[in-house]
Amino acid sequence: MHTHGADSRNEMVPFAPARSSLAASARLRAGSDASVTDIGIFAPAPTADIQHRPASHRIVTGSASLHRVGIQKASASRIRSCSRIGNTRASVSLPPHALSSHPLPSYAHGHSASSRLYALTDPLPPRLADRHWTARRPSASAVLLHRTMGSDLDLQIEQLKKCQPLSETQVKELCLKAREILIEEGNVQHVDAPVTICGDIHGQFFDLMELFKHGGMCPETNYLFLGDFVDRGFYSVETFLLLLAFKVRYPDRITLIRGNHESRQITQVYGFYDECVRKYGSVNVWRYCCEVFDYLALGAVVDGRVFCVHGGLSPSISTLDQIRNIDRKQEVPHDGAMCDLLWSDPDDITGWGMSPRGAGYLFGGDVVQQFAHTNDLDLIARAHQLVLEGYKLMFDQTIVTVWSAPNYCYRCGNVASILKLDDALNQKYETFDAAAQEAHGVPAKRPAPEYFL
Ligand SMILES: [Mn+2]
Repeated sequence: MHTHGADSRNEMVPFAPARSSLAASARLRAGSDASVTDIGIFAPAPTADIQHRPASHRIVTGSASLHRVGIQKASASRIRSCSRIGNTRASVSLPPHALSSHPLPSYAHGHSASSRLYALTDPLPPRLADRHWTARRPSASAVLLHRTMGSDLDLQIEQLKKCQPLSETQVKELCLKAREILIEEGNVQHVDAPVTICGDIHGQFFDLMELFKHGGMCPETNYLFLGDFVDRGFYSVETFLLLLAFKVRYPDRITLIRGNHESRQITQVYGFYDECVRKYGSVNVWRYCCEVFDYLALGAVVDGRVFCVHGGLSPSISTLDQIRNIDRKQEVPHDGAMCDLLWSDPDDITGWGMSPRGAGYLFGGDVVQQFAHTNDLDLIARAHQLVLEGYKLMFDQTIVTVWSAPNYCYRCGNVASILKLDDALNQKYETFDAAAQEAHGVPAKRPAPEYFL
């Protein structure tokens, strides 16, 4: 069976949501072929300093009956509850932890031999108490700004390509201009082939440069990014701002759609917020970026045939027009169609299922087939789940997961991929490894806090 990292099974699990009682669920496949399910939970990253320390629970179930689910003693004290959901699943609730750190992804592996797709269950943090964010239209001054930015932008792009961040004032101007462009885009942006589709990047700036080495630089190559630009990696600021600068400079050459991490709530837990505060000394840059997130498209369609979305489908959505009617200019809601598009995952089930992520749904091949038929689509391209091989086609090649963060979190050891669609929408997948430089910027590891021991 696949395990991540060195023998990690016996380590304690420092899952540690700072301000939340996260419920990490694990799907237990208790069928005849499944006797053991590991739930891996990465260690938290107190600031940008990701501790390269894997940890996992092992949950053992002897048969289809979950009565025999056992949890290793070391972990048991940290499990708040383990409850049964249907015949083949159990939900394991993890208690909140006092330490202030980011929970890294937990991933549940089933035992079906075909399952190479890891459900990275970044749990949805609980609602931040009664806070609402409303999107505002760019002011008249922003429109004026557009005309005065000029060639500064080319200089900024050169600067960002070297992973040098912009000044706070430059970020503010760039974000205002970006909103002005994005507000004109539809929820489902039309994109012409040829185009290269990219999955999650997660702040791995030098790996993004590696991606451009393989795919060509913008604007020579047309790009469509499926979201999750920020969080996890050390360079969310530079990563997002470079992509945004490309968007402003070459709006027809690059399409950015929203991932579940492009959210105020998620970025406060998984790293981007802290990175902004650390690099700029205030929350302003984070705030400007979040205001841009609210304007990102929810999906795209390439030549009317390939639907692109970060997560997947929604039980409340059967047509692309229904997506077009969503009022997207807001923080990602906790449920409903907009949430589902950014959070859902395909799975080997029939119909719809509960998602272990706590947001969105699982959906089966029949759902994909129906959606493709209704909307006259050949393919759904989505991201959102780590695939060790970089990409994975499912359901008779009607849906593909594209993952573009090599050696995810600097420790997963996976390759990344991009999907090149040519004029005739022929698919060519190109895989690539992590950049050597990505490791250079990794801050020195802190000594392991006591709770790891
Ligand atoms: Mn995602």
